[in-house]
Amino acid sequence: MIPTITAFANSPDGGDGQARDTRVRWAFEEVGLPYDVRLVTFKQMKEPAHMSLQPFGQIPTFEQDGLALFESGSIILHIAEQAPGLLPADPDARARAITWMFATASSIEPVIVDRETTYFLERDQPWYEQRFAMVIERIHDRLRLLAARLGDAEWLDGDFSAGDLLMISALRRIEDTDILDAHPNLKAYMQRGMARPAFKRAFAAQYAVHEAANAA
Ligand code: GTB
Repeated sequence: MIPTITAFANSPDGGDGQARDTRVRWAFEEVGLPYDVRLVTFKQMKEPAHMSLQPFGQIPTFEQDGLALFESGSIILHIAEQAPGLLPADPDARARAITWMFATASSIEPVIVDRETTYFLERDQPWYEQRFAMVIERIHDRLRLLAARLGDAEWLDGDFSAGDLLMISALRRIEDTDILDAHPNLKAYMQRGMARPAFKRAFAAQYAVHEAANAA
C-alpha cells in the first residue's frame, strides 16, 4: 500500500511550506516513492482518531500497512531506509548522516522555534524585548558554529542526506528574517537545498493544498 501522511487542511503558514509535512513530502520526492495525503482540520487533529496516531494532536503522521509513525524526523528516517537517496550505504557515513538529523532536532531547530514561540506567546510581557534579543543571540551562537562546520562544503557530510534535508528545513523557518545574512554560507546552503527538484516538487504539492483551500 502507498503510505499516507497527514497535513493541515488549511495551513496557517499561507502556503509557505513551513509546516512539517513539507519536509516529509521532500523526503518522499528525494527517494522517488509515492505517497498519499490526508488533510486534517485543527479540530480533527485533537479528536481521538488522530490523537491515537499522534499523541500530541499534531501533523504530520505516517501510515502504511499497519505501521503508524509520528515525529517528522522519525518518519523521514523510515522513508530514507526504504530506498536509496537520503542515507549513504557505508555504515559509518550513514551513522553520521543520522547524527545530523538528531543535531537538527536537538541542537538547532529548538533555538529557531524558540523565536516563534517567544514572538507569538510572550509578546505582551514587559520583558519581551529583552528576552527576544537573547533568543536571537542564541540562534546566532548556534549558527556561527554550524557555519564553521559547514565551511565551503556543499552539504554537511559528503553527499546530500536526510541530515541536510532536516537541517535545511529548520533553516527555512528563519528564511524571511535577516538572521541568515550574518551566516552567508548557511544561507547559500539553504538555497542549494531549496533549488533541488525534489524540494520544488514537495513545495508545489503543499502549495496546491493552500491554493485549493483558499479557492473553496
Ligand atoms: N516534533 C513534531 C514533528 O517534528 O513532527 C512537531 C510537529 C508539529 O510541530 N506540528 C505542527 C502542528 O501540528 C505543524 S508543523 N501544530 C498544531 C498543534 O500543535 O496544534 C509546525 C508549524 C506550524 C505552523 C507554521 N506556520 O504557520 O508557519 C510553521 C510550523
